[in-house]
Amino acid sequence: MFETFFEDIKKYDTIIIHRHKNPDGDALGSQTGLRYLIEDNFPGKKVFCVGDEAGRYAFMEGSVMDEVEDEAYNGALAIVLDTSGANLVSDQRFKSAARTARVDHHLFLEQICDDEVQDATFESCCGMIAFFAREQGLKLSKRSATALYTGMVTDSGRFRYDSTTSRTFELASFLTAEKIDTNELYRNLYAEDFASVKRKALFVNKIRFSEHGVAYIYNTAKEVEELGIGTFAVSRGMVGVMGDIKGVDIWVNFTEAPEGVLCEIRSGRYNVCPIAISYGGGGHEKACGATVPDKDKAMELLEDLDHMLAKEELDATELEIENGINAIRKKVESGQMSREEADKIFSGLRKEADRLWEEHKKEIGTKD
Ligand SMILES: [Mn+2]
Repeated sequence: MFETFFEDIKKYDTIIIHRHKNPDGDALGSQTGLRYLIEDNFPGKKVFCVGDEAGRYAFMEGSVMDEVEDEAYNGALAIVLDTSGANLVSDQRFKSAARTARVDHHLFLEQICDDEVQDATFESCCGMIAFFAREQGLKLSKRSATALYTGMVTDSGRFRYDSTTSRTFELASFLTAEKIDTNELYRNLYAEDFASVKRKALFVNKIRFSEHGVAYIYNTAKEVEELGIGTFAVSRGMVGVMGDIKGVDIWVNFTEAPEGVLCEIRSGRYNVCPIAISYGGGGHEKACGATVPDKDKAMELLEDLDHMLAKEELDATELEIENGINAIRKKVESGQMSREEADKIFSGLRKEADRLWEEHKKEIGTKD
């Protein structure tokens, strides 16, 4: 997969590594991880990392970027990591390099480099670089392994997202053989400013539930303004406070914005995307969103999600009843129970099923 990429690395003496703007752990981890990998295996080469500031990930070794003159690109190889589109690359000078190469795990949108290594089955770009290192038999060091492991951990949601595969763990195992200080890493990843912890508590206190247990928060325009952190930080940034509540399978964060009410929808179990789509939105199966004109529409969307849970509840009860019936049948067949006794239980169950179904129809109304 990386043959051409590796040939390029061997061929060029100056290598400048780019990644996307507003870097996350994967962007910085793949960038610095690849840098160390090249430096550790090809001591003669000049390797630079460029781009905007590390922000939240400033704790990572090597996260302070290099100042690079325009001339450095003459005859150099520029590598772009973890970036799906050309306009998202931090520092557009990569285009002026003699040769360009990209390694990325997003869905392929457009060719932006001479050589493209694209594979959306990887949870992270760091995973791809780790794969590259293993495939080519490169020497790992503690610093390169730590950088790459950081990106694997963050882009896989701490190994929780569906994108996490056995290959993810194989490569994580390959990296952790370098005695990475994971304690220190996790402390850095989970550490939060006190102000942000307090802010989260505000949102936690606003959580409400629909009849069948959809957790939701509704943020008015006035509340958003008072918080002063911007609509995006409220809407996308705070939906997670409902993410790990026991028994909550669907949760939504509603935020009033100039363009309408932003609905950030999440689920740990169900495909909620069709509901987002029916309100003009979209996204992933378990993480999607829509923007609706007003609060009434937002509450309608909430009701649709609530009906989805009501239906799931009913299905679960139906299954229980079915299992019960099968168990009784077996008892009758083996002579453990008389037919009359079983009939009595059956008619009781039938009545209960009818009652549940009527109740459900009343709740859902004519909607489905
Ligand atoms: Mn990534």
